[in-house]
Order: sequence, then structure tokens, then C-alpha cells
Amino acid sequence: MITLILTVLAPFIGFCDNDFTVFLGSYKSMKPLDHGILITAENAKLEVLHFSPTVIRIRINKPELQTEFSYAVIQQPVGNFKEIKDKQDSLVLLTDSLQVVIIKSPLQVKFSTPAGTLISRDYQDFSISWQGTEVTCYKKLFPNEKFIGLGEKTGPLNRRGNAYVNWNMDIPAYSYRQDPLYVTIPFYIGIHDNVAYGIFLDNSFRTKFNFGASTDDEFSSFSAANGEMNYYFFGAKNIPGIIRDYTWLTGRMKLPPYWSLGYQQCRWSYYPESEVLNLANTFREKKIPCDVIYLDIHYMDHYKIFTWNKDRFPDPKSMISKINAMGFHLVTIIDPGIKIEKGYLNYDDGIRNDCFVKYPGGKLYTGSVWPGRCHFPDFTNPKVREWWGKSFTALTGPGVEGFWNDMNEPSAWGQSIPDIVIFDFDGHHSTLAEAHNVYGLNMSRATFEGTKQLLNGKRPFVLTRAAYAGIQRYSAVWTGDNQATEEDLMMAVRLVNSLGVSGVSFTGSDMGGFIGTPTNELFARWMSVGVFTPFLRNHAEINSRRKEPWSFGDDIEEISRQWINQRYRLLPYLYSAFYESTQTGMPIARTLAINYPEDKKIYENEFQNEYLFGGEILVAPAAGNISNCNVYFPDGEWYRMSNDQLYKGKTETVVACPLDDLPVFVRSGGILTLQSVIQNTSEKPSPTLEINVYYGKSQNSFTFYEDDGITYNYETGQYCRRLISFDPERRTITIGKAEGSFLSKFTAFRLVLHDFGDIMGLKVNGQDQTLKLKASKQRFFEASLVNDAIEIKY
Ligand code: MIG
Repeated sequence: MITLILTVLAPFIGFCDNDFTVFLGSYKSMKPLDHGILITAENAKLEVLHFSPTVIRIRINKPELQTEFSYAVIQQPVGNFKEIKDKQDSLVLLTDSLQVVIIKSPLQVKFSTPAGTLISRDYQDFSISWQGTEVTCYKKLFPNEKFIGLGEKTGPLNRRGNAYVNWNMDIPAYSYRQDPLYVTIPFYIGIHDNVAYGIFLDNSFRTKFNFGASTDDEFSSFSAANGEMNYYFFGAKNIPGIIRDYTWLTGRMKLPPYWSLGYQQCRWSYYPESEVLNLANTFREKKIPCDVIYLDIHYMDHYKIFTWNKDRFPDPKSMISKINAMGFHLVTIIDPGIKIEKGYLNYDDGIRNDCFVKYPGGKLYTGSVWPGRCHFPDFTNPKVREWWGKSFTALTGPGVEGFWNDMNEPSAWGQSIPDIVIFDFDGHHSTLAEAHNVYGLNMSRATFEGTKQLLNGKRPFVLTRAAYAGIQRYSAVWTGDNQATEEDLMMAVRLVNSLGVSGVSFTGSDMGGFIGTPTNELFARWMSVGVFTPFLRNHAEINSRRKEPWSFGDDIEEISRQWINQRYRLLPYLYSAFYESTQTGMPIARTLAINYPEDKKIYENEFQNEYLFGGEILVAPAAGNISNCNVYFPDGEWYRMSNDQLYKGKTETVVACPLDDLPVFVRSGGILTLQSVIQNTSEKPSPTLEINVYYGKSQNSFTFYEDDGITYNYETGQYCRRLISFDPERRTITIGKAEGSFLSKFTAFRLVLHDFGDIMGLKVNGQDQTLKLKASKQRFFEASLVNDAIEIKY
């Protein structure tokens, strides 16, 4: 029967005889374009576009290219190839950094360095082909090739031998090989033979990636269920360059509010008002620093978005101003589903303004979720995004400053919204099949743009569960409903690091595990690893035991306090790492694969979770139930932060890892800016900035960045930025001149020299200074931090 239908349809949909796969065919002709070329092949069109000398777009469709539209990409092609050579059996397109070779028969694409070293090429036996509407690109797999990235994906750091699907899903208590999860970022980096490259498949239909799984190590592939084969190739020299280019293409985060770097306390759900106030008081009484309290779904009236439950929260404004006065900010959850209920403002208004998605023929789509039967806003419609954004007055009015976007895969009970549901797709008209994976991105975008308007110049904090490539422009991402197991802690690290490689820097996992009960040891360890995670939030499921830092007895409370204190000490360093990410896309939590891609050790099971936190700190996340662990030190030398013990690079060593001393190291030559402990970020730290320099043999520098942490005034120059550098050959440490018009919080500095030997004095701008002894390997002095450059000669 099926064969019969296919035989009848074959001539119309292009199946070859006896074959269900359509190939690209051979080259026929070529036409130059403003920024590249358009090739006509036997069965399809192929466009090669120059976005930059290191970013090339390949676009293929059969029989013709369609109109194009992307929610991820914010750049246009720029410039053109330096040279296009039309040879007998190939076309060669040159940039300063790359050669793109189009082999004519059968048509295949190859990327090499200008010197001719092969970086990546289509698989020799088949390159691009279609099965029905699904299009696949096959690439040669190199014998030693490794793969990293693809965003929020479980499994090992090196994805070789694994296959993945992108279809945003709500999977509570996901296992360590679960796929797909909540987020789609079809971007990965391949590494082999001292070269690396990136590929971003910008197609929001269901996509699949195969990194040599079940293929006898012959090829890797990526596919899209529908739409064009539309990918970007990144050929920058190294992985930081590839990430820089990828985040140039898809955008970088703006600086989030400074308070969102603090410790955040969540639970499903804190209510009523008295419990929230009690929670706030407990943090302050116990002197455990905290900046943020969350309200989960119970704050609403029958889970109706943009409403308050009046019994539980009779006067949100006064409650929020009370906790604000204590230095807390409030974040509330929002879900996309709008309850079907006449008389409910956002329902009536949504119907009136035609905001909800429909079936063909005009019937509104209905799905059930927390509020009961719901309609779902079409966030791919700009009018709807604006409508949604304006609705936040119900929350911003009383003083909410953070917005937690949940259930936006979108998830309705059953999780199978029919593909036929229609979406506006910013005027391009599509269906759920294409809109599903960008639903969360567009909800977060509507939330960010709307609340940014409403907060009058203050930065909103936006958090989301579902996302697509480019989400970093609007929101932080947390990794959904994990469990309280040792394995989940390690998986959390890998998910965060993988999101970081894929352009999303502001990420974290529910500390302590959302579902289940952590052991005391696991909880304590999770608190310490959390300190070295960009987004630091403790969260717990409705039926789970309490997981506030004091819920596990006095010892664990004290350990938690110490670690959270450490987080607040690190803020001047951490905020600078956030700043760096806004400039270059470099993640804050950096898998070692970014800087040491060719070092085989770092991919081993035992070491794959190690990462750099910012540029200077190496973190070896240890499980909670062990007191010693094996650490691999990458190239260089590393000082243990807690005792200045020095470890040689390219070695593995067993180190002690008691719960109060996570193995954390600073690179030799490292520069670490710290402040005094504060109870929340609105409190002023001591005016003395602590600048720690760790001895090393090579030059290093660190950009120290501050601004008001609240507004976007930094965009017009109101920041304070200075380059701190260490030059062992010249025996100098320089604190560069302050740039920007923002006045630093710090009026003095304490320079702490680690392991600089016996020196007892040095010259500061030519004046003699005496050093004091701090610990066995540490000497320090204090001086005032003037705006001009300060040169320290030791
Ligand atoms: O169906 O709002 O991932 O963090 O606490 C569950 C209740 C809905 C899922 C989120 C979780 C949140 C919970 N939500």
C-alpha cells in the first residue's frame, strides 16, 4: 500500500527510481551574488555566503531556495570572498582565513585553511540528501575527531559516538542519558588534528545530530525534519574565536542585574506572605548572604498568569517593599498558558486582541496545564509579544524585578501539541512543527523586552527553561527538574559547561537537586560547586523536604554559609567574567576543552567535569561522598586556592576534598579580585579591593570591570574598567588607568602576592612600600586606588 502511494507520488516529490533518497546531484552553473555565490545543482540550489572571513553560510534547498527568516541570527552577510576560482572540477572561494572548495561532481563542500589543511568536508559517498522533507548533511568523521557543544545535552563532554534530537521537552527527573531536554541549540564544535571548527544548523524544525553513533566511525551528520539545509561554518583559529564568532552571529547577553549574581533561594512554593518574610528574616538572622527570593506557582490566583492570590498575598507591594528594604529582590514564575475563563483580564484581552494560537480554520487550540484548560499566546507574533510584555504591570507594579519563564517548551499535559497548530512566525506563517523549538525563545524575548520597558531603565532578570539558539540575548537558562543524586551534580556541571560552549553563559542547575532528598554531604558539596556556577539558585520540588541552607543541621549550615560567603567575596571577579562574556561570548564556566582541546586527558570520564570559572580559576567538582579525588591539571601550574599549594600541569594528583574545601585552583600568574563578605549586593563592601596575584613565569592580564549594576547606563560609558597586568620579566604588576565615567566602589586596594619568595619591599609608582606577611607564602600591602595607573615594581 505504502509502496503503491510512493510509486504514484514519486515523479512529483522527486524520488529516484528504486530509491527513497534524493541527492543534491552535480553542479550545473553558478551565479555571483553580492556576498557570495548561488549554485544550481541537478536537484537543488546552494548558496554560499560570506558573513565574515571566518563565518560562511551554506544554504541548500530543493528545488529552489525559500524566503529566509531566523530567530537566532542577528547579522547579515558582510563583504565578499577575496577570490572565486572556477576550476574544471571545483570552485574555490577564498577568504583571509579559509578556503571553501565546492567539488562539482557529485556536489560537495569542503573547508580548509588557506594553506590547504583540511578542516571539514562532506562525506565522500554522500553529502546532502533528502528523505521526504527531511534533509541531512553528512560530514567526514576524522579518526581522532571529538565533538563538544549542542547546548543543554546530557552525556559525556566528548559527544563522539552519540546521537541527539532537538525537540524541546519537559522531562521531570531526567536521567543522565535523557534526550531531548528543554533546550535546542543546534551548534557544535568539532576538534581534530590541531584544528577546530563550529557548525550551526539554523533550522527550528525537529533536528537530529549524529556524531558517529552506529556509523562505524565513517561520518557524522545533522538533519532537519523540514525546511532548508541552512548551516553556518565557523573557521576561526581556535575555540574562543569560534565562540566569539558564533555569539557575534546570534548575539551576546547584556549585563544582568548585579543582584542576580548573588545567592538565590527558591522553593515550590513559598507562601503565604508571612512565610516569605520569615524566610527573608532567617537569612539575615543567620547571616547567610542572599539576594533573591522566588515565588513559584502558588502566588497566583488559581494559577492565572499575571494575578495574585489575595488570601496568600493580600498586599504584594508592601511585602515586596519590606523585603527590598532588607536587600532582597523578588522573582515570580510565569507560564505561557492562559486560563480559559471569562472575566479574567488576560484571557478576555487575549481573545479580544487575537493573541492565541489556532488550528487551520480558526478554532483556538486548547491544552491543559496548571490552570486547567488554557489557550497559548503566539509569541512568534510581534503584536502578541508586545501584548505579553505590557501585561507585566501586574508584577512590576508591586515591585517584582525578576521573571521566571517556565513550561515554555511549550508543555501542556501530554506534551504533544499537534503539528498542525498555526503560528505567525513574524509574518512568515508556519505551524507548530517549526515554531515549537522557538516558542521558549520568543516567550523569553517578549518577557525581557516588555519588562525592560516597564522597569524604566532598570535591568530585569529573566530566567527560562526552554530556549533556542540566541537565547543569551534575553535570558538566563536553568537546567530544569534534576534530582538529588551525585550523578545529577556532575551532570549539572556538564550541562552548564555545554551551554557555555553554545553561547549561553548565564546558566545553572537547581542546587541540592529539585526532586528527592540529598544526603547532607551531597547538599554541602552542591552548595560549593554552585558557588562556581554562573547562576546560583537553590530550588526544591513541592513534596520534597526543606532545602534551605539551614535544613541539614548545624555543620552543613556552617559549610553552606562559608561557601555562600565565598561567592560574595568573588563577586568583583565574577562580574568581570560576566562583562567579558558580554564582549566576546566567552562563557563564565568553561569546559577545559575550550582552552586545551588537544589534551586527551580532559575528555576522560574522570576529568571531563573539570572547568575554568572565569579565566583564572580551575574547579574540580568532587562528589559529595568522597574525601579524596584525583585531579588532572592542564598545562601551566596551579595553586590551590585554600592553601597556595602548587601543582604542576599535565599531571594528575590525588588531593583532599573535604566538604569545606572543594578542589579549586588559581593559575600561576593568576589575578583574582576579591571583596569583603556582604549579606546582599546592595550592601557596600569594604572600600578596599583585594587584588591577589599568584606567581607565574608568563605574562597575564585581567580586565576588572564595575558599573552601577542596576541600569543600562554602562552602554553610554558609565562603567569603570581597568586592566590589571602582571609581567614577571619586567617584575611589574600594573593596575591600569580607570576608563569610563563610573566611580569605583573601591578607594583602596590590598595587593596580596602569592609565592613571590622573600621580597619584603617594592616600589609603587616609584615610592617604597614595605610588605607585610599574611600567610606562609603570602605578602601584602595596602594603598589607595587612584584613577591613574599604578605601577608596582617588585
Ligand atoms: O509542572 O512551577 O521546572 O522549577 O518549580 C511543574 C512548578 C512546573 C516546573 C519547573 C520547576 C517548578 C515547577 N514547574
